[in-house]
Amino acid sequence: MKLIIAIVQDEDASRLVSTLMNEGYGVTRLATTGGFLRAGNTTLLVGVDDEKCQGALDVIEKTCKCRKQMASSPTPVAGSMGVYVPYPIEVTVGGATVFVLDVDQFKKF
Ligand code: 2BA
Repeated sequence: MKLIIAIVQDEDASRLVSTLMNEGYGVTRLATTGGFLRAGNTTLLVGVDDEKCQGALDVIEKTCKCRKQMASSPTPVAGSMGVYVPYPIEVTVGGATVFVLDVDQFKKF
């Protein structure tokens, strides 16, 4: 068995959860926050039998889109007055950041 941990954008989360559920996968949805943008994103936990893992990954890949977002630079530059000001940078977020872990035990009590 595998545990898929998928960090996705909020905009894709509802459609992804619905599609996974419709295809018979069990899903837990967590509200999370990205460390870099400090903006909300969604983390899904999907426990799957080994032979269904690739199917779930295919759904995630198909559903989640890359988007560009503006962010403040984490390292501000010195302005003309010697004051440090953050400057805007464009980052490409997603489609999905996915970890696949081997599950040692799976129990429901
Ligand atoms: P955030 O940490 O908010 O990052 C959002 C996007 O900002 C990233 O998109 C990436 O394009 C950019 N970014 C992140 N760190 C950066 C840096 N030091 N310098 C420049 N740009 C940077 P994604 O790579 O698609 O990541 C989307 C979200 O997935 C991340 O949100 C974070 O919540 C999660 N994530 C990404 N890599 C991870 C990892 N290795 N471990 C745990 N979570 C991760």
